[in-house]
Amino acid sequence: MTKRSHVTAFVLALALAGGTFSAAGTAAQPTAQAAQPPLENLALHKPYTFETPYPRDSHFGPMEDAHADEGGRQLTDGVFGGLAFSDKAYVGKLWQGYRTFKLDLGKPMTIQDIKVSVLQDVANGIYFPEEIAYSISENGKAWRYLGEVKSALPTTEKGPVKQTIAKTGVNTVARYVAIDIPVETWLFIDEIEVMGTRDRSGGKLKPNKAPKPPQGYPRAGSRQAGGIRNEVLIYTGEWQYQPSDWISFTKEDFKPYVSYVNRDMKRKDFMFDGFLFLPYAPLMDGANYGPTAGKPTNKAHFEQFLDRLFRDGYELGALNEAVKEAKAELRNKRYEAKVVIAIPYPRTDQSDFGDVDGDGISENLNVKEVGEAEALKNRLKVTKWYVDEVYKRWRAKRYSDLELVAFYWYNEYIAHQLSALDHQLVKQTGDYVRSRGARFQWIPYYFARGWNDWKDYGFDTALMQPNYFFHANAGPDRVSTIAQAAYANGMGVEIELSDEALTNESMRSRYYAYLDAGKEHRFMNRSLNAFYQQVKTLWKAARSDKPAEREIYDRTYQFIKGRYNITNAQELDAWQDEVWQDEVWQDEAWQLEGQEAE
Ligand SMILES: [Ca+2]
Ligand SMILES: [Ca+2]
Repeated sequence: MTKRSHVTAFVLALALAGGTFSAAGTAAQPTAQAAQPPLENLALHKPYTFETPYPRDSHFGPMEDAHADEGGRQLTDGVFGGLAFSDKAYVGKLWQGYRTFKLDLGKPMTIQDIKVSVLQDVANGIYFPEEIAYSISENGKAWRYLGEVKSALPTTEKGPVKQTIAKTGVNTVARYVAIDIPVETWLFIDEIEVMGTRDRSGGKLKPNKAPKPPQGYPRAGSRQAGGIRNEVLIYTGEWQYQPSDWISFTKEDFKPYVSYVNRDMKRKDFMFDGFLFLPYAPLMDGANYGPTAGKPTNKAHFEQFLDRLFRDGYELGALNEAVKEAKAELRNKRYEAKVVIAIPYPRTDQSDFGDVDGDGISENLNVKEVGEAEALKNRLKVTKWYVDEVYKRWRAKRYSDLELVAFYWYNEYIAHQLSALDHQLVKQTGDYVRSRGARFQWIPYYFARGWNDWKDYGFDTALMQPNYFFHANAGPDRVSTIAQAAYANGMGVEIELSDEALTNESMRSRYYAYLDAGKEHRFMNRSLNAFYQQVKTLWKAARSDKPAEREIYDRTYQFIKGRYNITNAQELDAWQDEVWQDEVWQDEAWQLEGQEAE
């Protein structure tokens, strides 16, 4: 981190002076350069591919066409863009995980430096990639992985500003170049250069890149998952309409979540075994628990959330009673209700959070006012105080039938545009949570910033939101894409629905597409699962006398029990052909999960 700060300060000075420059710390040594023949751009006018690892997304794909690669040659045409993102020299890529750039030089040559020129313009949602991964090959089959190079410019730099992120000093003979670039919101790129010489003076390529095995889902019921198999998101918060206590749960509200109930609301079985409590983001006073909307939250707002959670007749108190009743009525005494509590986001624009460490000085979390290091220190004070406060209140309540197993990071992306050290806060908060005996969970939205670094950032489990339910133009292959990305990166898949599923048939089908994918991609039985609902959608479905509405609840129950049956078979057949035809891959996946279980 210290190293990163140094580089950052140096490069920032250059950035403010204006113009383009090479990333500090990666530039070639002038002395070495002098001894070599002049380098030329070997990639100039060479054909390439620049594609997503998944099928094109029908929601984001057409949107990125506004900044398409005209003729498919713009990245090797030698033409660079200026600082305006509207400059036609830029190729824009939008979401969909990452892109792999593959180039064939035609024959083996000596590669020295591989340079990627990118733009950042935060106001327009255009970000530098956090890092770029470089590989080369002589025959296109055996690859040498050259490592990742991080963006040298601070992620908080508003821009518009350009930089070249380069892997330098390669000095190896190769014919093929592959570059993986994460795309978080917009990636704007105008040129990729491979500097070198048309000879074989460089070193011989030594392959070292083994295919990365899929990491598998976070195993259902595992210690890492806090023992949870299926958790439901439970929001609590202020509601300006009637009934004003709408966003809160009584014992009766919890009944169809703790237990599976029949149409007469009689308990038949247990249902969810995990309950994730989160604050409803907007507050009546204009503050917001999220990172940027509304006014920044303070200590009183954090306490307000806990005050709601620890009430007797609602939330935790109500859940404890609901579980107690269900256990008394149903025979299975082995059922345990496991609780996960959200940590609201300590905002980087809060100058006066309130005193949490008893020294009489209010904590200043404002990055712009106190700087990155001080803000990190103060924000960490806040998350530690909050975790302590949860335990203090939890112990005082002595819940007979609840177990506190995990904390949840409320912000759904790593906010490097707000603080370059946001991941450090997450990591150190996770360490603290574990030191107190709990696990640390996260549910980033669709390919949100930091999604594939969740493990490095100190989470025990992470699930990705497909957001298929909310992106009107997305096709059902969206859930399949997210399931594949999740599986490859050790994550689970969030299942999403809102009240629209009750009354709108096409939205209902969207919900069922998640359940279908869960069966097809096997996260139904194997993975820790989390269900997002619009406050009490499943409660409404359980109580409904309309068969189509009630069916939502019944199918959800089937899914939780691992007995959900696919309904729209044709659609799934199509996926199956595309995605799951590699039987060998599936066998390996089974073995991998067998190992995890040990
Ligand atoms: Ca170009
Ligand atoms: Ca203080």
